[in-house]
Amino acid sequence: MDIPPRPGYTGSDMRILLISPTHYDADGALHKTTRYWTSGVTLPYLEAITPPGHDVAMVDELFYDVDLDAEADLVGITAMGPQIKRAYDLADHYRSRGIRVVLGGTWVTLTVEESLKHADAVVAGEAEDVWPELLADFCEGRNRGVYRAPRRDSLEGLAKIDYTHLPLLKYDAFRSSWLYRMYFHWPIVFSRGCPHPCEYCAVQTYYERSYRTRPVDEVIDDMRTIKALGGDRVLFLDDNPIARPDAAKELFEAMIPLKLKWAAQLTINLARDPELLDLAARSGCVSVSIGLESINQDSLESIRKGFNRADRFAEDLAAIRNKGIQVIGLLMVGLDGDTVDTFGRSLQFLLDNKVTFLKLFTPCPYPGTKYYEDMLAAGRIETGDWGRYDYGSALVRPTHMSADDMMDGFKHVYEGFYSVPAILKRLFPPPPGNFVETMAYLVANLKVNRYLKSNENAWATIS
Ligand code: B12
Ligand code: SF4
Repeated sequence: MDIPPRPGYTGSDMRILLISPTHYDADGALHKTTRYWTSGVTLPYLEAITPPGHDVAMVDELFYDVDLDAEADLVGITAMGPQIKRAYDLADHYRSRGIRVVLGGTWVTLTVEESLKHADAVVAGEAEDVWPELLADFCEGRNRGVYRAPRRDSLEGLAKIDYTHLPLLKYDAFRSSWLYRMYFHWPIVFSRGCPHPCEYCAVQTYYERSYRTRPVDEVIDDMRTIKALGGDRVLFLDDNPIARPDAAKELFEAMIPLKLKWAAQLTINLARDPELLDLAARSGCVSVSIGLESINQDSLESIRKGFNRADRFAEDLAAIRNKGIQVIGLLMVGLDGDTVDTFGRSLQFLLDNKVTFLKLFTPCPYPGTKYYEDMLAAGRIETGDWGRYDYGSALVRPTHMSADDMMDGFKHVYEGFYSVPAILKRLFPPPPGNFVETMAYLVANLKVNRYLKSNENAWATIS
């Protein structure tokens, strides 16, 4: 497909606008906030791999308004989950103004044909090897439409991002406020992918169950950059930084002298390797988000997450907590093994095991996943409105309850978990060490308690 260069265009420079859209709230308004505890790195990565000569601007719509009248030669948009609806709307808008649009990211990669209806080109997969080529093509008036990234075997030598350009970092606040410094977690990437087979997971589908880690010295180098900027709290943006325990041990060992505090999303397998768990704690791990998904083994099997052993959760969670590490539990409700009784049992389990913080999810059939194909074939998908593919909408018809039962149970678990007596029961007595973290989580829990009371649609949006 050929595209005309912009009128009067002579050189190889382009004005590139990179956008991370927000999602629409239930009332159709754009979801906005003024503070966030971390920042994405997708746009800074794209900036870092853009060949010199182009002019790059970035905007994250969660905080900032997107300039719909922006003068640009190319707009690049990323999207995750429900943001895709807004991404398509923005893409349609810029194209109607004659500006070329490129879409990329997980959703787009798994729905190339659909996404191409809203864009001049899509980047399917990791951009490193195709973004410069796409830009060169666009400068020359060429366009392949689909730029499918070749498989990258190694993450060695990934581009270094400019950490002062993180779209959601308020750098002035970071320098002036100790509270903000406690709150903001600098993003860091150690690995890409995940080798587990969970059928609902867009990550393992996107990366085809591959898993790669970056060289430890390159990650430590990024951490030193963060430290030089004054940061001492980092968040791994990985899906599972411990999937290869030997590599994770090497990293944690190397992190010990840096004296950072860190958080990550990872699997319960952390608890099953005492050396790994010990190194995690010694290297500054203060909290981990763990996809427990269900206390019901049948439900775990139904989504191929059988490596989670529900009968070992109590022991595993205690092992992590005993190291002073707070656990953020991620749980899906309404899976195929669940009945209405599961809600009450889940809540009790979370309280008994002193889970620090909770994020609930209703089953979400992300297009391109096996779960999506299965639910589609079974005629169980309730809506194709991507804007509702958030944390808590009835998207899949449950087997042993009605969709209303599922949503009632969802609210019941949240309400019970974040009630004041439940918060006190879960957080006290605190785990050994890291008392400051317990206090920070006490505040976070009380905030959710208030948020849930003040906003009847809050259930779907706790992040
Ligand atoms: C960090 C993260 C977050 C953070 C930060 C978000 C942010 N502002 O960036 C937080 C916690 C806020 C978050 C929230 C959510 N997330 Co999230 N998140 C991730 C995670 C773990 C890493 C993303 C990342 O930064 N990777 C590092 C960067 C460099 O890689 P990348 O984004 O993939 O970009 C590369 C390529 O994809 C490509 N690319 C990406 N975009 C574009 C755009 C263009 C134009 C081009 C050319 C290339 C390109 O180039 C990059 C370099 O190779 C991913 C999982 C994953 N591994 O992808 C999930 C993931 C993207 N999130 C997901 C979801 C669903 C959500 C939520 C809805 C909640 C939830 N259920 O988890 C919310 C949505 C937020 C909202 N407001 O709507 C899903 C998306 C599924 C899908 N099919 O879209 C993922 C894949 C997780 C999963 N297990 O399914 N998330
Ligand atoms: S463990 Fe997590 S990241 Fe890995 S495949 Fe399962 S859901 Fe996806």
